[in-house]
Amino acid sequence: MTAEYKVNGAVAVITLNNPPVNGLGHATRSAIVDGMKKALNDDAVKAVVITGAGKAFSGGADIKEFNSPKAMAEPTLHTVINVIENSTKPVVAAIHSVAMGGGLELALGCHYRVAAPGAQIALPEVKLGILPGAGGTQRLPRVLGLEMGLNMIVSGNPVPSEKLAKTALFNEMAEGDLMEAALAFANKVADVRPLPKVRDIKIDYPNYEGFLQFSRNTVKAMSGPFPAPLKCVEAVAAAVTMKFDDGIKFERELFVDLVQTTESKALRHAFFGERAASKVPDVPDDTPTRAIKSAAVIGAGTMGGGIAMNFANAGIPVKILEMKQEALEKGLGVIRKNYENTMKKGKLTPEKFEQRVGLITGTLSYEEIAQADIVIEAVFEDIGVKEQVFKKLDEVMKQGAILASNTSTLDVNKIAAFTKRPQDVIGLHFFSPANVMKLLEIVRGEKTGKDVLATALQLSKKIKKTGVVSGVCDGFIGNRMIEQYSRQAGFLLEEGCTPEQVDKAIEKFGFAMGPFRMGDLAGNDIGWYIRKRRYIEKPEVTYSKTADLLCEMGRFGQKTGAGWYDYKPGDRKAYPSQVVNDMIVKHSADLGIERRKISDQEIVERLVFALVNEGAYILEEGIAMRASDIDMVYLTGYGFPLFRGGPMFYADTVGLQNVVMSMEKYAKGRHGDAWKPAPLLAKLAAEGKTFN
Ligand code: 3H9
Repeated sequence: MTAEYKVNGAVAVITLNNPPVNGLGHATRSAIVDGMKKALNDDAVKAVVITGAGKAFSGGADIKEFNSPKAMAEPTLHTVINVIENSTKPVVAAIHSVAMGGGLELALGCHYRVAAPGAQIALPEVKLGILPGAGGTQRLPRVLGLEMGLNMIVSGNPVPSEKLAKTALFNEMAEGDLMEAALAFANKVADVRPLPKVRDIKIDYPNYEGFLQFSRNTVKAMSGPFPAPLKCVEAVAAAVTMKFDDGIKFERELFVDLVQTTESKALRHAFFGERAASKVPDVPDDTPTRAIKSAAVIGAGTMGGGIAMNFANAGIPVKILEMKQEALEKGLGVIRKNYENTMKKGKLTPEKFEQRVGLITGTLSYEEIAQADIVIEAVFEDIGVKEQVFKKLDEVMKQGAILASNTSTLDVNKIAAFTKRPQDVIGLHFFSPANVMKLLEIVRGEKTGKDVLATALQLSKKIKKTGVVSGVCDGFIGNRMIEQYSRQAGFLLEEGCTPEQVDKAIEKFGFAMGPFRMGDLAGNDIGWYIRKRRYIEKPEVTYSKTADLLCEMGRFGQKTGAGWYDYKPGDRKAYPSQVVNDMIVKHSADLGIERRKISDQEIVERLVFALVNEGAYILEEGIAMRASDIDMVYLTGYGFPLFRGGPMFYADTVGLQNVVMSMEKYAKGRHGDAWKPAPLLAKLAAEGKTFN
């Protein structure tokens, strides 16, 4: 059932019932119209209340239907709202929990609205790359005023209902039981005629042209590659400048255009990708979890400190263990400074500052962390060092504690085998800066307990991360793919590019930072260390030696004041380096390579398709459960442009056949072996299919 119809005295109650959030899919829309017909045909019914069952009034149009004919099938949301607005009997929306998007638009079509406090009210369509397409841009500014209406539509951010209590959006705030209040209200207005309609409200804003122009300028400057925010402004402008019906028509046209854009498809993909990532087929939602009431982190370096902050931010006490008092004090000092900076920016109150700093303590003794529910090791990336730490943890930690490693490349199964409790061991790979970056790669070892995995997924939500599960392999999902990207970046230098040219091309594509600026930020010595291991373990894999030559020059990046670029003291700006460019040109000459001019298109394709091909292997091997998981890793941890939806989604939009064709072209060049399409990619391309 998608909506229930009941009569309560003289009031018909239509209750949307389409879990999880009463999305207004076709069946629900039909059920609302059926309910309205029944109510209008029943002489005993004098008024109607519309509400939602469960945890929402309504979360809006059913986004899953967007690409199907059902989205346009009658009754559309427009039809539903017209039926309600034109009803000869008063219709009251009883709003609680969530009224978003089409859900709020439906409520705006009602003659009256009664709300419970604490409900989240929003027109969040812009976050999906679209705009409210069922009258929201025309009606919300009529009840909230031009400025507030526009702000809510352009930002998409939810506002608690009580903050809107004094606006024309709500006729009444329910103090006690919402349904009781809504029924009483409906009885009270049962005989009121004519019925008030939001469409009839006039927007009174004397200098609206000046305000709209200001909004256009501001929004244009802030919306980057996304077209929706500016279209939102245009639609709201129509609410002031056009007659209501023309405004609705204009809004509809903009909506239809935006739904088709790749940017919107990418945002919808990310919306569902984020939710899908937390689902593991053999770990159902009701899998028992372990309580995490306290945590410990081994290592007070940048990573350890950042990880600890996540726990403190979530209200979980955390102890950091270090070997030496000096290192411990330094680490705790950095954390304090970080919080102080946040407080100075006004993003943390002094009370919260004290509370968070107070939740993080330090120790030099393993015995003092023994009772923690979870311990995360963030020590040097060396299997010998990890062995020592995990053997010690196995010795001291209480039974049932989760033993996690923040390793970014090492074998979690091997690490688990250092203990007598491999079921309690898991990889929790945070990304630097760990208190900021959204991604948490959750590495499931062969023997990781299902309850441990379920707990890690739950924990990722608690600490506001996007948790993505990865199987065990060298580098897991993210770093295994980035290695192929970095290899191509290195080859491009040998063949004719400068670091600046590569960075600029990929940043123009939309990456937050190109590979060389990124290397300078993260520290080029980290990759050097990993490559040295690879030269022994996988001698068959070829790398450009430019990065090694750079490290031999001591140019580890920003931390040494020089890397791929030059830096000035106290300035993070990257300046192209003559010394480095000379080194690169000499290296090409030493290899006998005639340097050539390389187009931005080739740079982008080689970097991105290298990711895609490795992603296809990862998917095929089951290291990632789904293509969208890979996309979430790249969107939340590697600065892949959101408007392109992640590497796998991007490849889908390019067309896998086109991807393979480009790869065949590059296979004829140097290191052509890197361009052999992964079997899954080749198969999907041949079948005309996509990853997602
Ligand atoms: C719109 O309305 C267009 C109109 O203007 C014009 C039309 C012509 N559709 O987030 P959660 C699913 S556009 C389909 O984990 P929470 C979600 O996928 C829409 N499914 O829960 C997940 O499914 P699963 C404008 C939806 O409690 C489950 O619900 N509306 C929709 O943390 C739970 O989601 C929005 O953009 C939907 N509209 O948060 C609202 N919404 O369990 C987007 C949710 O299978 N939604 N699902 O993975 C949200 O912001 C949050 O989901 C909400 C609940 C706050 C509602």
